[in-house]
Amino acid sequence: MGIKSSTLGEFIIKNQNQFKYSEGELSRLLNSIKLAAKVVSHEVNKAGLVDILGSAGNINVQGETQQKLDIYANDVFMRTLRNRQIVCGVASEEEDDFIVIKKKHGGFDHKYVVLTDPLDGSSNIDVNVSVGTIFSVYRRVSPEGSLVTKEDFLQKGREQVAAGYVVYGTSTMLVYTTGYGVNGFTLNPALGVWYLSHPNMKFPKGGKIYSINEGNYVHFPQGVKDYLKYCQEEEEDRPYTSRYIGSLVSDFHRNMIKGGIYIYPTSTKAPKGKLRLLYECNPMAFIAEQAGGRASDGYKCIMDVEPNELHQRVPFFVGSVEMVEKAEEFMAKYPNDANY
Ligand code: AHM
Ligand code: MG
Repeated sequence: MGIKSSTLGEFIIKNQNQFKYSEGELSRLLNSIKLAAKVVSHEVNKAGLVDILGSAGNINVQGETQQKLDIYANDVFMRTLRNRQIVCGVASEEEDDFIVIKKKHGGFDHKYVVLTDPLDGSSNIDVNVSVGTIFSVYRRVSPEGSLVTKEDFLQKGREQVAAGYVVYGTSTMLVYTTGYGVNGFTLNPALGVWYLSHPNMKFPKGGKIYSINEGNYVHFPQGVKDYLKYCQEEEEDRPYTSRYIGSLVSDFHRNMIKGGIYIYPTSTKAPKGKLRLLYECNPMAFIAEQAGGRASDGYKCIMDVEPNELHQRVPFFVGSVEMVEKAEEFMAKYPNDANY
């Protein structure tokens, strides 16, 4: 990845005319996300050095209020989107309700809303393990010029115009789609520039990695238990390998490169699953499908699930198409579990 590779800025400009309604607004939105991601990346990378860890509300030695990194990341994304005046509303895992962004000097005529999980897997921060940011972009459905409404956010995943994630790993990468394939950019922290390092990313059709919190095994639905038994059986290409970081973004990213399936099912402890439909599952599902993979709730495509609340949870099966379809075969034997 040298200077010859395209930068994210160049890539966004080059591909701007792919969008039917483009007036450069989506490009500006992506540019602001790339800026916020850079700021968060810088902060995440020095997490072990500064007094930023610890509970929100604590005072550090400099007398500054300590912030947990998830709150910090939320502030950075919210501030960037608000200050740059490019969206009409934002919803975040960190906020109870969606936030209306009013255009300065009157008027509310922006087209897009953003939903985000600004720092996913944040319990991994304290132990220096990768975390991520997830984002999802929709065109509003309410008339331009009015205030955004809940309906602008409660759209099916199929309606997404862009989605992406940032993985703060051994290096920081931004991976996104606007419905024309998936491209990954790696941050050169010395220059603050994102380079196209992973053009046209694709899930291998099959894989050998399964990622699930097996500690919850006894609480899983029978279809998931049966599928796990299948993964562990001695056959020509099995048993598979179990890999679970506990950061959706990182587990997904590895599985997209190597081939694998990530599952967060319903359980007797979490009857609707744990992950959130709107700002965790749908964006990852859009990326998965654009990369030739599959994302479902065990029975139907995640992006066809009708949203009814902002923080709605769903079971999530995502990864290499053949692996997800195989897991769905096992789930189909227990149709009652589709009603979570
Ligand atoms: P969070 O949004 O509170 O960070 O939770 C989401 C995370 C995912 O990144 C990860 O895959 C999962 O929760 C891990 O959950 P568990 O510890 O139950 O296995
Ligand atoms: Mg999360």
